Amino acid sequence: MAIEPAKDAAAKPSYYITTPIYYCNAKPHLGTAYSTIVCDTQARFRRMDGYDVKFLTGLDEHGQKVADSAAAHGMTPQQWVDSMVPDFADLWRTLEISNDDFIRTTQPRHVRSVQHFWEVMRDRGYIYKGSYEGWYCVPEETYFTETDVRHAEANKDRPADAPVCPDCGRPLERISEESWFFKLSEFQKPLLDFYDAHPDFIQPEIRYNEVRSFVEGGLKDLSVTRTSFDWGIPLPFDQRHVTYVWFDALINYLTAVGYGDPEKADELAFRWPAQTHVVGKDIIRFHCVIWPAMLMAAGLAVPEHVLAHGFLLVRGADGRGEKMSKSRGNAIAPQQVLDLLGVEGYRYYFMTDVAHGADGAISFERMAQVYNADLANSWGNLVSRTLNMSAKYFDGASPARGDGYAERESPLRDAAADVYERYAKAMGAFDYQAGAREAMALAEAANLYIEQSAPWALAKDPSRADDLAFVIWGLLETIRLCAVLLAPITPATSAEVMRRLSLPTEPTDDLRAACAWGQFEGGSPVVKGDALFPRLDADAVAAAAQA
Ligand code: ME8
Repeated sequence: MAIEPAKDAAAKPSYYITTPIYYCNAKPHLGTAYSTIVCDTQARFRRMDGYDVKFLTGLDEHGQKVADSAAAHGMTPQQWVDSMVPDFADLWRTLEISNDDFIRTTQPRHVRSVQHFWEVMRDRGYIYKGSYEGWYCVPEETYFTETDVRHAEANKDRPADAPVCPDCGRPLERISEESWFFKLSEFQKPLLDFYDAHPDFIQPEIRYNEVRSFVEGGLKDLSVTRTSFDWGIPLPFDQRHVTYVWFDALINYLTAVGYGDPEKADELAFRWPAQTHVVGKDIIRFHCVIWPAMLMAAGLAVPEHVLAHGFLLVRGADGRGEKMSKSRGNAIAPQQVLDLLGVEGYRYYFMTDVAHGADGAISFERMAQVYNADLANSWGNLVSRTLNMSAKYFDGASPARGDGYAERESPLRDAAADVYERYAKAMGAFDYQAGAREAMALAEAANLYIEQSAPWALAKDPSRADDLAFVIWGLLETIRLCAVLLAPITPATSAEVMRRLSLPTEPTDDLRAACAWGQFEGGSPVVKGDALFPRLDADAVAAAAQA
């Protein structure tokens, strides 16, 4: 294959993408892994498509909830958060997460950045000291006003006038204390103007409408410091107060690109604003209302997109989706899915079967169905049949590309026409279902082509030697293309397929060029190897469900 000259790194545009930073009070689960793989797939796609990517993930380590978890485990908050890091780091390594940075909000760079932000807020006049009275949900780390709260008629264990969290239904705590406030109320008009000017800021559209009508309803100033506990970042000018955990957490996106560090001004200028914050639908108000207002107050640009995905739900006995929860006994651990599908199957299932932006009902049966249909029968089978035939008919090698092969008519060439345009549009819009479908359509076309061109018959007829070479070459070229297209979703499999074709295993950084038909030069060894995706049977599914 022709080796493309390396692009000038300095000329690549920046693509900065982030996951939410996860709370350290529980181990990572299918939901947090889902957000992280969504980002990873996009980061890998963008690197291949010629962007200079920064992919950030990390941990949200402050706040009362974390302090409470630490106390419950007899540890200091710092010991507790330190003890949680390996759970996240190990799972991300297992799931092939290619993050470029891992931020922890207890790191000195973040403390400096948040304190700098406070000084900017004070200097620009967007904060004031007052007194806060209201309700606080500890598990959600969120304040509620009297009008927000629901009272607990339905909860038999509590008096009917005891308020519960409107989001999670758990009991609220009454809070009254001195607090610093952020003048969020001043940002109603600037935010609405911003949404009007950037209709694609919040995706999908249903979330855009939700956020817009929330802001139209009016905004109140936000209490952004606490004095009732000290596990947080102190205000540089009022040390009795620590930063409200959400105010602290959102700033992580700035910290990681050098905010507050005069030596990193160039990095900040190159990376900010971020292109995409990926979040679950539970935290869009923080990312689409409070965060843009904070940035406007600080005189900084607002990120280009917030992508809100849905929730993973478990298919209940009635076939409908229900929220996964430990108390219902229907929670699925990442390890159970890994045991059934392997890492690549895990990534493929979640990225292609959960519709972009919508809630997705998951089940072990469905996992096995998708795995068997796409990965085992279509893609894996194509690779093993083709490599076997190539090795058999061409003495352990691939046929060399003959004169005119790249231009010659073939159904595979037709199937691959304009694939870059369709694929890049889908992937860039986070529609990984459609992106993967491009690869699967090619694999299916190739499986059909095998039946129609019957290489085994051509191999028996010496006068058709060139036709045989052309057919096998075309199949290998299609496999190369599928491996390129699937690389963001199943990176290790794509690298393995490239290795079996004697091609470079590093992903391309010129996707458009790599998607052009006819590049496979061949004439090199092929490695037959084991089945990439051995079929799953019903016993394996039953075992995973019981684990
Ligand atoms: O909210 N399905 O952290 P968190 C899909 N620290 N995604 C899910 C999910 C599910 N069932 N459950 C959780 C926080 N998620 C804050 C964020 S950012 C500045 C601070 C994912 O540990 C989803 O992305 O509670 C959700 O937004 C995130 O985990 C919440 O993670």
